[in-house]
Amino acid sequence: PEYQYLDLLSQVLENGDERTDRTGVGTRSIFGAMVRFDLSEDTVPILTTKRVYWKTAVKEMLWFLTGGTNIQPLLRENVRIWTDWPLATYRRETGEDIGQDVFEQRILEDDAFAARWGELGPVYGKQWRRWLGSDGKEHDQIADLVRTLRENPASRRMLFHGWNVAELGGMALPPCHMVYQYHVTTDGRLNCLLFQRSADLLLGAPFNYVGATSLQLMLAQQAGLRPGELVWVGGDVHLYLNHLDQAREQMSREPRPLPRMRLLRQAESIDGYRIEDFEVEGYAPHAAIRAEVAV
Ligand code: THF
Repeated sequence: PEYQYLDLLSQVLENGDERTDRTGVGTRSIFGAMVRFDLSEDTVPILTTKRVYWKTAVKEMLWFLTGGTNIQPLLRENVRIWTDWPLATYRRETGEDIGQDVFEQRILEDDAFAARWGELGPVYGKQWRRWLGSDGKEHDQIADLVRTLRENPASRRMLFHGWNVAELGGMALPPCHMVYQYHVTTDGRLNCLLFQRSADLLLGAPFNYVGATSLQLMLAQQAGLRPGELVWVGGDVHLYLNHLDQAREQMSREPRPLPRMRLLRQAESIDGYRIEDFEVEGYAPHAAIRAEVAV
């Protein structure tokens, strides 16, 4: 399970093509990779070779599902992983060298400030729940997916997409985890294939595994299915050059058994889940590994 991730770390470290990227930090990168996780025994890919803050990743997924695109509700949940992008915009446009804590405090306390500076543009939540068609109608891709899972599980069209070409320009960042496709086996298991066009292998991917897993559990429950496999496919899979030592440290650690994740309650709809509904058992990871996120 986790060995596939560790193999990928070592492949990128050893065979990665060194290049300059958008952020200016530089990466080692490979193109095209796959990792498969079996969720059928309730074990989930919350990596054990470093502590992964799984609640943060689940909260982020719940925020996507609300259709939100402003960081204020994330900060209310003490999720700070999206602050860097609005903060960079604020500093650039005002010339004010404000600290992250002060910026976050203002977003929390001042709704007008949050509306002006906490917006990420039409990112994930908007596209998933309110994709604007050329006919002027909004399309709820998640609701459509749940309906198809229930009514026509043999369908090969069970997917949702974040890459709305016409709206890319307004996004703080275009979607990295981009297409989620689902598949139901004859014996009632829900599989997911996540295509991620760009993957920050050290910081982002472990979060994205957890987010995708939590969504798969919710969808399976809503459709009366059991979780199957999570197949993760990466396009540009990279390690930032300031993450190489951390990657080596992580690779030197012995993986421990993966934990289990369960839903404690069946929500009335896909919109009814809260962080308290998720329980993780048997998670005994190695220590956290600190790393700077490239903005
Ligand atoms: N940009 C980059 N360069 N990497 C990413 O992973 C990434 N994302 C989101 C958008 N742009 C990205 C943001 N997601 C962390 C985790 C996920 C993020 C951003 C940052 C992070 O710093 N994690 C730390 C600490 C977590 C915490 O303090 O709660 C960690 O150790 O995991 C990928 O979707």
